[in-house]
Amino acid sequence: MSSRRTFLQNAVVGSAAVLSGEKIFAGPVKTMEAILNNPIVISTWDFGKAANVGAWEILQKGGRAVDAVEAGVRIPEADGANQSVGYGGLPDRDGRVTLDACIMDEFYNCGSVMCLENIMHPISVARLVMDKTPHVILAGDGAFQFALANGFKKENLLTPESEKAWKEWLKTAKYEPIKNIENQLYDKKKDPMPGGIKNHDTIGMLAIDAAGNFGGACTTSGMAYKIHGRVGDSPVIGAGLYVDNEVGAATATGVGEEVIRIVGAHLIVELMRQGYSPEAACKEGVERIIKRNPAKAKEIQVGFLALNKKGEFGAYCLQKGFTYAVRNNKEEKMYTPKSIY
Ligand code: SD4
Repeated sequence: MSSRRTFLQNAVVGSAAVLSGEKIFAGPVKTMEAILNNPIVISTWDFGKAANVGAWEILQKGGRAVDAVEAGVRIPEADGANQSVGYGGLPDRDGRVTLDACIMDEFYNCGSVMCLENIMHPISVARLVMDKTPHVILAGDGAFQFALANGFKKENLLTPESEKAWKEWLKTAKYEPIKNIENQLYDKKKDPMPGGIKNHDTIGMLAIDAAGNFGGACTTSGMAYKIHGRVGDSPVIGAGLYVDNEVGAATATGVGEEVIRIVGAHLIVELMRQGYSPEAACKEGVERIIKRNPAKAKEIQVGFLALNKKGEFGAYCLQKGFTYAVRNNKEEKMYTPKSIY
């Protein structure tokens, strides 16, 4: 029998999980035949399309979803032209680029880094936290030292463009996140809708591999000009990202404080467990945000994206402008989800 067939057969019958410390490492788990050999990757915003290409390379070869999402989100992390993730991200109000990221696999294993500076690929540091430590989260200097000890290089992530934008911002120094480009700065007077600027922000990526298993990743430079030390929803397991291999996965983008308050991604996965479609679960998530503070919800963006065990996907957002990218055996496509406003 070919190794691929053996692999798929193992996926159907399941294979024994090995308990190492408190983390579980194992081969593919038992899954539904319907989704076998039907990999899919979905991710937030326009730049999700390029990121999906990296993930798809792994998924189409039968690779694991968690490896695919790590590889996928490394693409925007390394893109200096993108001012909302990784290298080139806009700094905090003190001019420091601080990054948040997390990753989760099909066994509830998860890793996260918060407020990490000078490391280009926070997602890969989060992956190492997951794989090589007894912990889930490392923050600040501890995360940085851990990265250095594991072979990551110290790099300056503040590009001349982002430094210029920060210096411009310092002239008024008002913290006013802008819908759909919360991590960026643009001239509201010249461009009242962010037409000239691509709508990218945090990247959240969800995938199912050929064996039917999930992986998810989320990485961002967070809100531009935040107070130094501020951490958003993106590296908070359950808020910016959650993966439950029995049910599905969800991720969030937008104003992280609002997403943390409702533990957004976990809420959406639990709603899918109760039978909500991915889109209906995401809609319920944004409605919770409105319920808490309707006036505030009108002024901000939050978008949720979800994928269920059958490979069905959906999203919902507060404001127009959110997009997401899908790649599977049938299509490579951008979607514009429904919005409340
Ligand atoms: C944060 N959720 O740091 C991120 C930022 C974001 O669209 O996604 N902006 O709160």
